[in-house]
Amino acid sequence: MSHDERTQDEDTPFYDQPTGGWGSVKGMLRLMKTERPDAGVIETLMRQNKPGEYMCTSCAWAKPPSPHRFEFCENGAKATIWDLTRDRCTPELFATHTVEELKGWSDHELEMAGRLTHPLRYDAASDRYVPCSWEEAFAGIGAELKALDPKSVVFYASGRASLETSYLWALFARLYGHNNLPDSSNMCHETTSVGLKKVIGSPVGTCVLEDFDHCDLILFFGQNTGTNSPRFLHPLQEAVRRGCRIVTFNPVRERGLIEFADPQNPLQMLTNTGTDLSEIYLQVKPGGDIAALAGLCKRVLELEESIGAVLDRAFIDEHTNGFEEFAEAMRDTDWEAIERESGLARADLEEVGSLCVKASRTIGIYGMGLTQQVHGSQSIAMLVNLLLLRGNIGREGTGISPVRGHSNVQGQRTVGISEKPELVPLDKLAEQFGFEPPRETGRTTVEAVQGVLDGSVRGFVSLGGNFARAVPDQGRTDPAWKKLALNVQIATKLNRSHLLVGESTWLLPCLVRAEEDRQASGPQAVTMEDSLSHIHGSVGKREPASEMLRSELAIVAGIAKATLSPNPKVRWDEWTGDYSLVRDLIAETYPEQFHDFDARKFTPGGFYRGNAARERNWQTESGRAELTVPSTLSALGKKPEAGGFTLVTLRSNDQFNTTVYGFSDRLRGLSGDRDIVLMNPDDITRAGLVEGQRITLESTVEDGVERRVANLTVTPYDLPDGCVGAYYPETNALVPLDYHDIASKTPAYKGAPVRVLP
Ligand SMILES: Nc1nc2c(c(=O)[nH]1)N[C@H]1C(S)=C(S)[C@@H](COP(=O)(O)OP(=O)(O)OC[C@H]3O[C@@H](n4cnc5c(=O)[nH]c(N)nc54)[C@H](O)[C@@H]3O)O[C@H]1N2
Ligand SMILES: Nc1nc2c(c(=O)[nH]1)N[C@H]1C(S)=C(S)[C@@H](COP(=O)(O)OP(=O)(O)OC[C@H]3O[C@@H](n4cnc5c(=O)[nH]c(N)nc54)[C@H](O)[C@@H]3O)O[C@H]1N2
Ligand SMILES: [Mo]
Repeated sequence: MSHDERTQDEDTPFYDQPTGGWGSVKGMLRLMKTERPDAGVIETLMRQNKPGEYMCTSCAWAKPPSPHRFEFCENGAKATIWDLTRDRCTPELFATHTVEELKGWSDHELEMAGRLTHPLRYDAASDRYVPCSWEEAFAGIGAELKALDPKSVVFYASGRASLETSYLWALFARLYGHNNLPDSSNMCHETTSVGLKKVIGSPVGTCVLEDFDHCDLILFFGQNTGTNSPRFLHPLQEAVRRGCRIVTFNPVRERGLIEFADPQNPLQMLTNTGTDLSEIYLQVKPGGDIAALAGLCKRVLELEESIGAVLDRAFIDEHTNGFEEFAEAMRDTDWEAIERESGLARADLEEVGSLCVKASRTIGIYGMGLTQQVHGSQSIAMLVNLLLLRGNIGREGTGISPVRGHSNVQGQRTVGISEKPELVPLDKLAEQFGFEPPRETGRTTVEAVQGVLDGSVRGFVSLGGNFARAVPDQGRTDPAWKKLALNVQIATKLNRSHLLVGESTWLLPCLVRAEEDRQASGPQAVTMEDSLSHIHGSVGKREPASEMLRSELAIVAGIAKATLSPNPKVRWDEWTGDYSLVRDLIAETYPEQFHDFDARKFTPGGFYRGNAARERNWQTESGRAELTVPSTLSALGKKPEAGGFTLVTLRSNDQFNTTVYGFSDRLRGLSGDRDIVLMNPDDITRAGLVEGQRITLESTVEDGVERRVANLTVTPYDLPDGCVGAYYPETNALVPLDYHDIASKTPAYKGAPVRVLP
């Protein structure tokens, strides 16, 4: 594809317009042109995220009970258009291209081939995927799984599949005999599941949508709302209009956190003006959040000493543990260290610390900027510390709110997809289905990759996603996949992971959520959980992309039935015929949260499954919320060497994870090329480089593996000194597999030490 075609109608040098606005409309229209979805896509978009209708597959942001007329955003529309494309990736494509040839295609080109239409079996002799029947696929996969040791098999899930499919997926793994259930969460918010659980007893956030109507301060850490959860801009805009203040900590100046024009507001659209969002924007160094938060806590504690009545003493006494040690540690941390490690000025941190004291209701928001660091769990714990000082958890208008990624990634963990058996009610499952579930801890994503590398993983079954492309040390495992006895990929579109074929390899095409899912009892609804723990039903109405497609649930059930010996309590066919029976099973396993599940599935705004920490019931070891002393002020695992840099890997406004919709990064004013490296102009000069020069980045982690990405164009951008930015997944080869959050093994994709080779 030529550079000109890539930029197309997107003319975006130095974008200084508000987020949303006309640019977002243009972005959608461009994709409409290339994907040419059928006219039904408009109907689908109009139903998007409305009660009882269709829930978008893009992000996990909440769906309000009284939606806007268009309750979708630029990126949600792109996801729907991408799913409902007219293009088809048929057996003919595979008849004319070997797998080796397809490896030469870009990620964008592979997905642009369109929706997969037929179940496919890999034929090693011709190096081609060939069509097969579903019966052949299920029987073939079942035979392989039966022959393998269950402990050597991994079931990976990307966070889109419904609660119904996810529940059966986890049940299948346990009936088969393992807890190797990593999901995309292991690369994403696992730091939250582990880190937040430890300090407040909840693996998920404590806020609900109404809290955004009552807060008067929002602290934003490392979450890029304009690109990754744009519908969240509406409540933020409304909060600002009411007088709520927003302070952002992010190394990159992200347009989406600075100003927003509501595409549904005619005045803002006509005048091309927006609402200012962040009042203060602090460009913290990558990994500098622990220090920045220490500065805020220190300021709050200093004000307590000077003016008094700053801390919520009653709350601290009744609900927390460790206050004295924490306060002393903050007093002992000097400002010089805080400034050095955060890259921020004391005066700025003091100002924000004072805002924290003025505010009576504060919410802390965070995303990948905190979770994807070696000491990410400690950054989260520090944000909790700050909130606890003034009783900002468990009160209306306050709380901690991790913004989750995939549209059901939080829900997948809720209904049992977890490699950590202690998080799953195994005794309950044993009783419900009459079997002895495996009790050993399963593999995380990082451990799954290690297993592929060292040969201890023999079988890999993937419920969506693009595992090989999303993981760290990308490419390093490629040769190892050939040795797998079994590789099964359940997918909607072709991607690179599908080309890493093992001995027995199957590519199984499934319905997307917008398509009608018709089973024995009629059309089915599915459900998912949003970032704020509300559960929503979704109904697809579009004609499936091919007659041969099956639902994810039917595919999981088909494989399970062909693998397991019969059990009268396990009724794959009946469950496939009527998903409400699966909802009943979920309600039986988790009665407190999911009682009357089927009847409540279309509750406007979703039904809330509750959160103990929100009620100030702390399910921690001590039974209280924990104030913890960080062991370090930098969340980085390894500081850059002299003259070196910390690499943060970024998402553009024109991708969904490894799915590259196009080559525009409108909100950053960039377009046409993804092989770029963002550097600040002073760093460019200091390194003796010039804009437009092609350079190589090399990892400075020395463990015997050479990690380099070449041919990146030097591009000036507003970043702190010593920090470079580049796109994910193109630069994943620079992130070492063993470089991850210590507590949760979430890869440190936002803090990789690198050097520049001209
Ligand atoms: N359109 C679209 N929507 C998406 C996705 C997508 O790819 N495209 N992906 C989905 C998924 S799975 C997820 S998990 C979410 C991801 O959504 P986010 O959590 O927003 O993740 P990122 O865009 O990777 O990075 C967030 C921000 O962290 C900042 N950052 C980097 N390092 C640091 C640091 O050390 N400290 C601080 N304070 N900030 C830092 C970066 O500059 C960036 O602005 O979005 C979901 N929604
Ligand atoms: N360097 C770097 N690496 C990262 C990150 C980062 O910020 N930086 N972020 C990490 C994060 S937060 C995440 S969540 C992971 C993402 O990792 P994954 O979830 O594994 O990857 P995706 O790109 O979301 O998966 C895209 C593929 O999913 C399939 N698909 C799409 N829709 C469906 C569906 O409805 N059903 C099925 N069965 N398949 C479907 C399509 O075939 C598509 O090609 O990447 C991680 N990797
Ligand atoms: Mo994610």
